[in-house]
Amino acid sequence: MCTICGCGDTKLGHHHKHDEDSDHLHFGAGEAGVSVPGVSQSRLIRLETDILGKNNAYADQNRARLSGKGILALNLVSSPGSGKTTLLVETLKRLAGTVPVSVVEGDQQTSNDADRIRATGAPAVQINTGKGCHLDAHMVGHALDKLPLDGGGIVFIENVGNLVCPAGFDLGEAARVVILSVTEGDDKPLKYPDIFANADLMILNKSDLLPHVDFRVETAVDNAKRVNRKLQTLQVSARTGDGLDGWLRWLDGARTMRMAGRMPDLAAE
Ligand SMILES: Nc1nc2c(ncn2[C@@H]2O[C@H](COP(=O)(O)OP(=O)(O)OP(=O)(O)O)[C@@H](O)[C@H]2O)c(=O)[nH]1
Ligand SMILES: [Mg+2]
Repeated sequence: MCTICGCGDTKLGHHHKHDEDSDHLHFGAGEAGVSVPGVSQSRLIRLETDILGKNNAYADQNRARLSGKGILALNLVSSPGSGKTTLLVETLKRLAGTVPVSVVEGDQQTSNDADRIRATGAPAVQINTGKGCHLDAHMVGHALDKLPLDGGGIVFIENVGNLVCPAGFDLGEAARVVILSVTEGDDKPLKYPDIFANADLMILNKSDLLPHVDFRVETAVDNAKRVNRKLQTLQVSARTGDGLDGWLRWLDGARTMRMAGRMPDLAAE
């Protein structure tokens, strides 16, 4: 038995390195990519397969429902406070009267963000996840039941703010948008690679603050491309409106492709 975590696996480095001389402990080095004291790697893999398998079935239902109507669904992910809701509010103001939209808001607690969205006139459903750190496809399916889903429209799904948990959970979206604000540091794509590896577009937000921080846009983009060479990138300021035209053009292109049924679903990739 492992004397440190108590699990049945005795191999050195079975899920973390027991190297007394090292000052670098890697608890994600095992097959499961994660360590839970007392739980073997094979059991962790079984648990993850079960949970993600169920989630994926719900995601497929959501995707079929949305793509059947030519609706573009976007999963917006980022760390807390990088500007997802602010960007959405500014986007909705600009799309008002031209594109049918619905919004799903995910947060651990409060309906603050859904209230901010509804103030623009757009329909929104708030999902509170409690101790949960991400939305899942089952939750999103229930939210979709409560929203108008007009053909050719856009469903924006704002995930719970964090760069880790939402990465593994397909919600049935057509594309995933990761937002990184310039106050967070240009090394984040390397430190939290999964969320950038699974994204289609990276938006660098709060560009108005660039003169005040040591964030290098080129480095951030290089780092992001190292984990996902297909990642598209845009630079915006949701506050000043700088760069929002590019974002609106991206949305328009993605929506047109969705309506024509040409945008490949994440699940099919
Ligand atoms: N300077 C500046 N501030 C911004 C910008 N976008 C958002 N903010 C501010 O950043 C803070 C957080 O913005 P939110 O839109 O609530 O961020 P969020 O990602 O939705 O946050 P959570 O939902 O809690 O994860 C607010 O004070 C915004 O006014 C921007 O482009 N520039
Ligand atoms: Mg928000």
